[in-house]
Amino acid sequence: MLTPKMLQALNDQLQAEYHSSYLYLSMAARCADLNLPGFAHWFRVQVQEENVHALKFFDYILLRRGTVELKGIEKPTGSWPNALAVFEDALKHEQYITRRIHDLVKLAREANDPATEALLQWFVTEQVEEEAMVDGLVQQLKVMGESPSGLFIMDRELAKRQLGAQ
Ligand code: OFO
Repeated sequence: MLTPKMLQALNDQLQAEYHSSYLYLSMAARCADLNLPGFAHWFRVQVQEENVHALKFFDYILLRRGTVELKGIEKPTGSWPNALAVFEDALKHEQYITRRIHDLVKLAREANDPATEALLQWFVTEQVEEEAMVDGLVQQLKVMGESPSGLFIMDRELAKRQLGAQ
């Protein structure tokens, strides 16, 4: 049985994962506006990943006989001048999600809830990968500067992304 505090925190994280999904959908739209269809595709795949994350929390809450509470999702407000700004914000967002996951691990330990801690370990590893992946793209964009040919090549690469692969 989940403690009420743990249940609330897991429901909050379910909401945070859907917020990530919504944020990345807005980033996909912005990349499409910037005429970067490969970048837009990359974010659309990221949207699917976030939906998978959200459903992991959804399923786990139900498995532990907790009550799922679906909360409202905040409107994404970013307005990004270019691809670098989009990815810099995506990186900041992933760092924020990592902090949230680490706080959840702490809570699970305090609640003496090893099952929830085991679920969260998957997310701890996932966050290392998510941050590294987005950071890699930020660094690539910084090295390229405003080079249109560099952006074109990168756009073609990002168009190849598939769910479950970088
Ligand atoms: Fe769910 O990892 Fe990104 O936000």
